[in-house]
Amino acid sequence: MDCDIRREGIFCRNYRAVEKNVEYPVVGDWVFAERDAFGSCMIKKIEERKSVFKRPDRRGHADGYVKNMLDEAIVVNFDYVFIISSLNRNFNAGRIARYAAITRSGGGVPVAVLTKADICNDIPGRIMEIRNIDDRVDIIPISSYTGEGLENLREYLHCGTTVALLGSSGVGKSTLINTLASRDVMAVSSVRAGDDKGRHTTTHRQLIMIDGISFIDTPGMRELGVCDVEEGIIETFPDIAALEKECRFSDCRHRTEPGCAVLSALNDGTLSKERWLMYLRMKNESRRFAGMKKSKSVPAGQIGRKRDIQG
Ligand SMILES: Nc1nc2c(ncn2[C@@H]2O[C@H](COP(=O)(O)OP(=O)(O)O)[C@@H](O)[C@H]2O)c(=O)[nH]1
Ligand SMILES: [Mg+2]
Ligand SMILES: [Zn+2]
Repeated sequence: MDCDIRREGIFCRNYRAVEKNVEYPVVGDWVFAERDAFGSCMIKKIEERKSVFKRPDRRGHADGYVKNMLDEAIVVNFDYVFIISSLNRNFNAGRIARYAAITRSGGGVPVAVLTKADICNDIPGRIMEIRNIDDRVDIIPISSYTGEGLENLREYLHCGTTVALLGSSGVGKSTLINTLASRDVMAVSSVRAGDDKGRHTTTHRQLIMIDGISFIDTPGMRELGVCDVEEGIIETFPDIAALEKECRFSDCRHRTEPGCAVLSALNDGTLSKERWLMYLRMKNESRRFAGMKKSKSVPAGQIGRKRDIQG
């Protein structure tokens, strides 16, 4: 019997959760597979993951009724997460900051890739919106149509690197992969006229190797809650964590207390309101999740297809 190590390239929807609490592979995993004489493979072991991007798994639960929260790994073993956002009217700086904090928590480097620069006439304004919340994430505006900015992506694209592309449906993830590959490797949809939403052409997660670089293409994610990503939040908002320590009272709620360093930073403009609100929101979600968390992860085989094609 042959035994080899290979990389999980396509998120296979046919994994069956035969055993509960067993870790199933997701795209990007390195696995040990045993091959029999008929060419069938059996995965024996999943290698330890160096990075993971995860989100809360609310399957079967209405928000607020969740007693035991699980998390779900979306992609693993990446160096960079390209947070792909279109420079159209669905642009949302808060969403980018959220993806960035989750990426940092999971051990990767976030890069905000702003697509469709050809249809935006205020790119500096958009960049400022992001900077207002996250002043550390790299921001690269590009257009797959005109080629603008693509050369700035090269510094992340080296042989042996893995890049995961995450973002809503219709923002141009698959188009970017095709552009970088100079050929059509992924199917691309036309966006719906009217609401600019994509049509979920990419329905599964897939790893594509181009010139030694592994790209992980994903379908759109509509909502993105945070799991226990305390570390990523502190990395994203280190100044706020430092301010909180400067408050006169150690249990300061930063509402009306005298000597509150956060309130004074908000008043003199050194801390933006958007940044503070995003910090509070993420921190509350993260704490709430940590309090409800039951087990470390969920078998991938139980993840329904429907969730993967949200946009
Ligand atoms: N104007 C413009 N449209 C783009 C650009 N990149 C992609 N699109 C269009 O956006 C739509 C969705 O692209 P697709 O790659 O399928 O998005 P995905 O769902 O994120 O993979 C398609 O109609 C693309 O032609 C770009 O740089 N500029
Ligand atoms: Mg796609
Ligand atoms: Zn305070």
